[in-house]
Amino acid sequence: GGLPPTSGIRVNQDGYAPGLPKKATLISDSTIPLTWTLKNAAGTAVTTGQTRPRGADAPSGENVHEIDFSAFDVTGTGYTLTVGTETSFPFAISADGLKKLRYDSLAFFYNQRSGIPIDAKYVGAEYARPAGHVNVAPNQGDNNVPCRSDLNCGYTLDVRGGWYDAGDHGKYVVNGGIAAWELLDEYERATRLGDASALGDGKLAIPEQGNGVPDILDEARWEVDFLLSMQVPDGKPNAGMVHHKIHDAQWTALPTRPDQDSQPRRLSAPSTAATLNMAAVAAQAARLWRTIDAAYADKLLAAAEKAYAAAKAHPAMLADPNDGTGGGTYSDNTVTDEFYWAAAELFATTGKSAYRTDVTGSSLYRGVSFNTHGFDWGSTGALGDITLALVPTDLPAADITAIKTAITTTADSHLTQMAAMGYPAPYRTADGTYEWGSNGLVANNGVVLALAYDLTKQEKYRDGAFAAMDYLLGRNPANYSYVSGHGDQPVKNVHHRFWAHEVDAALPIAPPGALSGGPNSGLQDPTAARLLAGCAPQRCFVDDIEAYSVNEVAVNWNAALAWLANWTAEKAPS
Ligand code: 9MR
Repeated sequence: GGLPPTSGIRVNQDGYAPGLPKKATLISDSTIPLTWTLKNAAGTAVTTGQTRPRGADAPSGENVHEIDFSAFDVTGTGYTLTVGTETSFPFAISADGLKKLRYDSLAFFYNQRSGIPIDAKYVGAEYARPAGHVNVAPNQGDNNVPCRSDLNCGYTLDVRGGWYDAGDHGKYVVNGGIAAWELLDEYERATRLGDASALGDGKLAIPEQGNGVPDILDEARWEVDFLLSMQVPDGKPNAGMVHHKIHDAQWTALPTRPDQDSQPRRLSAPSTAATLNMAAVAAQAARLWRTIDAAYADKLLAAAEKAYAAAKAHPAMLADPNDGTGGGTYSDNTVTDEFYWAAAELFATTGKSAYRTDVTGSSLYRGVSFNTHGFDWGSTGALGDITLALVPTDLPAADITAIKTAITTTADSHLTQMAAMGYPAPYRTADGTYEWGSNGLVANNGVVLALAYDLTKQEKYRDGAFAAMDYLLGRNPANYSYVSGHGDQPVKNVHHRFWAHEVDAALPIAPPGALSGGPNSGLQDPTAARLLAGCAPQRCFVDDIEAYSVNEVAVNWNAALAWLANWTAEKAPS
């Protein structure tokens, strides 16, 4: 560090993989090329070249040039780029940052666990904390959680465990589900390609290490078990449906350590979306555990099939868009995609004709869901397609080809858009705005680029996936690495009730590997609205703990980061 954060040269602060394209962005009004110089850690110029003027760039609102130093491939640390009086942050030419990020991004999930002490042995003293929400005062515990009083459901559920969603202490099925799915998909992909050793037992610092089960599965199971616990018991109204979420009755203040939260905890009503989300993830999990723990696989599949049947019987139980006190709403009034995703996972796992009929009869069949906006907790059709494209089934080959073509066509659209951007990021909304969690969408669209490479081995897709990582790690107009602990100017003050150093010096900053939600031109919190008025979309960011609409962390975003970090670590030449 030590260099001016206002530098007009933006780089991947963590490092560029040797042997792959290396590009940076210069802010400059110059209409003619300028000379750039790459210096090594000793300050000696090692190569030089000319910038490429790009003119006005809409997402950043800046006039920019591209610096392309791809030809330089000497591994090392402490490189800087200089143009005139501007100097970039120092960066590495090395895959080491990615190889570390592959695990840091997964460590996030252990840190977010509810219902278990976070042990210094695994995370270090500053991140250790007592178990949250296990009925030790002042917690009211997740042991016997009633429904919201207006629901009169007549039972309580033991919903201990799972991951806290984000900086708050809510646990939301649709978001926890997509996050668990993405970790499981990261593992399933590696297994399919014949080498899941990088994700195996002993790779993560978690209590289950050494139990003979791949650690990424152990971590995902912590959430999957929670998802199952949210299912309405037999004999109760709406049996088989899944409660949408469980969270505090009122929002708690910053900071609040999980074990110190004294709010009553409440179940919101079951929803069709949550029910199908659990069905999809449990069905996916059932095929992954089949050879590891058959009894668990049976339990998962039974829960998934029961949930799917319940959802078909209650196809329009929509989550209340006004149920936003004490927790997020995660409301979603389109469940066609959740139906498709759940049917796809159940079909891929069981091969049953009823699920096949629901898959092939869906309006989303054959890759309709892919677009340059990307998939997220409310748009899950693409998850079903990823499974159908890659898990062997008896679907017609032409239909599988259509899904794969949707993936590569979408990847091509990303590349076309990125080629026109000063700070290339695979993400685009119809009106050019950036939304809450844009970094999560960038990471997920990076996954689509990575899948296009897996399918075709065309280098342009690989380079696009790495460019997405460049953006997240500092080649962006905010000049931040959006991943804590990676890069010279990483986010430090993410919105979090325990990693709340900014408001209580005794508490830690985020541990390495947490992805900030990133630019959101909607400015949906008072701090962002006050500090960022008039910002260009990619600049609507501030590293302030109060600015939850631009700087929160969340399990879904980190799962996307983890998938992409694992992939780039695998593909980076050492
Ligand atoms: O990621 C969610 C985003 O898509 C929504 O626009 C936003 C507002 O409803 O909520 C985001 O999710 C937050 C959730 O509601 C509560 N926990 C923190 C989540 C991340 O900010």
